[in-house]
Amino acid sequence: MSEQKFKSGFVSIIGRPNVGKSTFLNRVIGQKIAIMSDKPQTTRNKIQGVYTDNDSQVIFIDTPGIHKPKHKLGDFMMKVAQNTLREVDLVLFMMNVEQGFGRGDEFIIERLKETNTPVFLVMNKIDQIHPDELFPLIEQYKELYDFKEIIPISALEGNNVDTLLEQVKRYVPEGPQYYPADQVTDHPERFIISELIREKALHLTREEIPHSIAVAIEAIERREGGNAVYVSATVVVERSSQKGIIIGKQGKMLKEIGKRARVDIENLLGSKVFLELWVKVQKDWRNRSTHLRDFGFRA
Ligand code: GDP
Ligand code: K
Ligand code: MG
Repeated sequence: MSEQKFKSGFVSIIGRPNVGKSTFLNRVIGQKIAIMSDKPQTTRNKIQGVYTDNDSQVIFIDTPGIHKPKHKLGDFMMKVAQNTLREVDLVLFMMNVEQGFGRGDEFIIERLKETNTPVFLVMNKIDQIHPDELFPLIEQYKELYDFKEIIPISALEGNNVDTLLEQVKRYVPEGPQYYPADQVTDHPERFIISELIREKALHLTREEIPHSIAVAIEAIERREGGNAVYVSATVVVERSSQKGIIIGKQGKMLKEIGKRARVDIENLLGSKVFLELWVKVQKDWRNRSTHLRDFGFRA
């Protein structure tokens, strides 16, 4: 009997905002680790999800959106994304079949051509179109790049995700099990908690808020004697008008953000949570590197 060697590797997920990268990652990992929303640039940092089975381990990296940078945070995100493409064993380039080809895809494909890493085309949201519409799209994308595989899926409903996973495992080299089998992410709880809070703020507010928001965790403490966890966090915005929006009439908005975030944090930690939220104005935080470091952005 020939011995099957353990395989392990790193896979980057890239694509335009909202194509479903985080949804896919969460489905594969089977747990909510990357926040999802219908607003672009929800994911700012690289989030790793670890998939482990009997003979393989795949570490997925949900890469922040590749796009032309407009400010320092944009620069940072681009750098993370480009370095990631070179370091991984495989790239999953995800597109949304509902939208079809766009200029954002063109920009990403130019970046892909600068690396030798194998690339799969993942055509997501097939639950939204008729199968007949898929074929011309496949033909169009084939012309653009020499994809190793082209795989249509629905990250939301789970269609064909197993097939994709099987193909991914074929491209991962022999290697060690980097993480314990029960570990699904290498991000500290602190970061995930701040992301969960930021997600609620994104969901509950409008256009002008999303890009101006950051969440800093001030404290996470297990209170003596009890099995409850106390979390204190500050929502940072750029203008006092935004502070007003986040707080809301008689504090209603902030209360709602806290209520929803607390439910998710309780699920994450598996214990009762007391969440205290503050709001602070910090002008122009996106252009100040020291602040970026404070919020957990690291190159
Ligand atoms: P990301 O910006 O690429 O990480 O995209 P998200 O994972 O945050 O998803 C953006 C939106 O698309 C969310 O509202 C998802 O629920 C939705 N979405 C993701 N995958 C699918 C899918 O397969 N089908 C449909 N119908 N919606 C999806
Ligand atoms: K998104
Ligand atoms: Mg995302």
